[in-house]
Amino acid sequence: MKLYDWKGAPNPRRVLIFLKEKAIEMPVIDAGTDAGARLSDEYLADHSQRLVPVLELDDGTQIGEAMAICRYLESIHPEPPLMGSDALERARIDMWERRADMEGIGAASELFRNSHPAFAGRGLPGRAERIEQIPELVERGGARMTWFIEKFDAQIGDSPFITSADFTTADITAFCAMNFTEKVCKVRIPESCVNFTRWYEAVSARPSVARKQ
Ligand SMILES: N[C@@H](CCC(=O)N[C@@H](CS)C(=O)NCC(=O)O)C(=O)O
Repeated sequence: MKLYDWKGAPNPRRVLIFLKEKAIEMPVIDAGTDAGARLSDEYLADHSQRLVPVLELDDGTQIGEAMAICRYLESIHPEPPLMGSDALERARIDMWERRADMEGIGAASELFRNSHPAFAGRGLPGRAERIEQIPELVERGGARMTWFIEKFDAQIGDSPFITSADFTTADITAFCAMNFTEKVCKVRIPESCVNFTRWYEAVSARPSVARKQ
């Protein structure tokens, strides 16, 4: 098995953190180019979805989508469980992970892709044709990010993590959304969101997330 990454990108990072939490080792291949913020021609020629992450099995089977990869790895490496241990836990974790993806990663993507000069003409990922940036979406992406933080602040409350006392894939996705927008788009957590801040600091201190952005 091997994993295709793109250094600094938030979606492959969700899988990298998952691998470290599980202590799963495998080759990680950077699908990006040395110069320029784009995936390499070699990678694109062999990966029709034009996205990372992709997990490639030894027989050549390719699994895309960060959470599909995590689901597969959770099945073959169940310990420690990061996606729940019973039906209700699994549903709650999937529910909050999905919200973190749609609302957190979605906001980060809207903000970043419509503002970063290196992504001019590439307003959406996964497409070969030119897609113009829409400047109006930058402000909306920033607002969506704040709504995401406020919603998760309320959900975290006094708990250590998003769904319970255990660290899960919901925490991984929410962390990757926040960390990417903080580092790359200079988004700050509102001062009023004290639960989110406490949670973010605790997750930042985990060995699995320690990596240069
Ligand atoms: N829903 C996908 C999103 C994948 C995605 O958007 N990946 C970005 C990197 S974070 C990408 O491959 N972008 C390619 C590009 O910008 O050309 C997942 O969960 O894996």
